[in-house]
Amino acid sequence: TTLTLGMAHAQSPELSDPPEIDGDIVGDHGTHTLRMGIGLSENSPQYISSQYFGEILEKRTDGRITVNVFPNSQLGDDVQMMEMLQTGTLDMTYPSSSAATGYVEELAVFDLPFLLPSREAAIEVLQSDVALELLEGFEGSGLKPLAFSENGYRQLSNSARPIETPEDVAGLDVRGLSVRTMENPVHLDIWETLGANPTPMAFGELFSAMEQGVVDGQENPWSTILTSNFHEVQDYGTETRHVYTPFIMMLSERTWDRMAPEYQELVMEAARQSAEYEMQLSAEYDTWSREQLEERGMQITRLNDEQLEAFQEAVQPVYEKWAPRIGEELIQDIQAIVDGSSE
Ligand code: TK8
Repeated sequence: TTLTLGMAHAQSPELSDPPEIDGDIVGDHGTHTLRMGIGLSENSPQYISSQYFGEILEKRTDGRITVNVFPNSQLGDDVQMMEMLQTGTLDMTYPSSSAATGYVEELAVFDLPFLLPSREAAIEVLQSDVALELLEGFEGSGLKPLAFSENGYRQLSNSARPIETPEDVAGLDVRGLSVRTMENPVHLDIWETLGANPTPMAFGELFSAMEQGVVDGQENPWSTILTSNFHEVQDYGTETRHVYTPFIMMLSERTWDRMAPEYQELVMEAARQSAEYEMQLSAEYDTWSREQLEERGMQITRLNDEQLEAFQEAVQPVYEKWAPRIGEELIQDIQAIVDGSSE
């Protein structure tokens, strides 16, 4: 793809600056160099906000706490990096909630298709007591969750054909679309129910799998598709918004236990501030990224109400199967927040 020089570097929209870092310098309780591994690239809201997290800690401890962020899944994928936190070989990571259902099965509630109808409703849910209780599920796992933030609304991309209906996914006269999914049973179920051939795979292996045609497609927010350069190997996009995935910023319990209470308090506060900033950046990136992808040649289908309803109807069986396992009450609690936020 021949990109004009300007566009090649236009990897981010006009972004809001982070809030001023104010507050007193915290007392001297020794030094910590926190190593943090994340999956996305240097252009992503996840990386930019993680750098801001480090700046807050460095400033508020007069340089005694610093954070080194390693992007692009270079230290491993979400599941591997959480295991590294448990053994203490890594201090922090920032997985999708979908990757953590092995630790807290109820997190799979966020993988239920079309659960969260808007970003406003999603943020209400993520900042609710219901979400806090889900994070308590990590107790005893060696993982200390700090904050939820936004991976975002997932969109389908593929290199085989334009997708406008569930039938296009199933490929009635050709084979079903082969789609990479996260290593999460509900996502596998969604794409099986749509008639696709889903393949669970670590995010770090995805680009080369698409480049080699091992899979036709994948599903992620527009900003991830753009900042991971998936448009170089994907010709078609469909604005399905089928799942809203949160990120969970987390710290190794071993690192947490080595910190003085005043540092622990500061880390929680800095995580909350950087998660809020990440959600703002993610919102600013979303539409802009879709437009950039179209400018770079991706043919993007925007679903009309009727086409969207066809997808929502087609994946209804996923609720029937998973609601009892995830917990009907938890789903109702979240839907009550969603309904309340739309008032
Ligand atoms: C990045 C992953 C990624 C997720 C996926 O660490 O695996 O597709 O959406 O963003 O968490």
